Amino acid sequence: MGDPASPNVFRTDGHVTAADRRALLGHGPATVWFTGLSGSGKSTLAYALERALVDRGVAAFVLDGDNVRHGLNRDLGFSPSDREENIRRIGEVCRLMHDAGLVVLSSFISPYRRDRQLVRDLYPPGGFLEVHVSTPIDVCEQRDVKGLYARARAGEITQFSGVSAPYEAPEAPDLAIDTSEVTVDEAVDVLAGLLAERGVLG
Ligand code: ADX
Repeated sequence: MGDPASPNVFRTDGHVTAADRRALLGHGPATVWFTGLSGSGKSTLAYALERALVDRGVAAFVLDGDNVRHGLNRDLGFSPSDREENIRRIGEVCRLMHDAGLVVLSSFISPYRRDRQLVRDLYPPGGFLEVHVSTPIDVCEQRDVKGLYARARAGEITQFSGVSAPYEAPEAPDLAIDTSEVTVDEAVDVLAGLLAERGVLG
């Protein structure tokens, strides 16, 4: 069937099933979607979890805002519509990686509930796990690893999430982690436990 947006483009199916990929890799696919303010610890957790999973033989891969914005999404800024397009593209990439059988760890502020829901809707039930990195803004601002909060407060950066642009926290995340209250190792254990509990890890 053609897609209404691309009437002359047709989908092609291959000869490898999701079960074949699960057997090949020894685990199921999933996307762990970290959302939270800049400096909340999303990427630190995603990369630590990636390390721990790969050490256990799991094909895990991090997609990170700062990196993707240097390549695939280098044409996008931080207006609401650019953030929407950023998350839409990332969602499609994550879904493709999901089809490849991977455990995808995505780390984007993704400030709008609607955009995160649209990504969730791309997945079969249980395939998308939303993790709110709920570190309070005053902690993120104190850390100010990249110096961006200071610049946002000084008006040198506009539309900065939590300062001059909204951040809509998830209402019912699969998990919330406040990195001012737990260590990275503790958080990684909890996250790996969630993946095991949901039947992703064998
Ligand atoms: S998102 O809102 O579209 O999901 P994304 O996670 O890709 O954002 O990028 C956020 C990163 O871009 C931040 O970690 C920060 O380093 C940088 N950045 C630059 N300008 C802004 C801004 N105005 N608001 C938020 N982050 C910004």
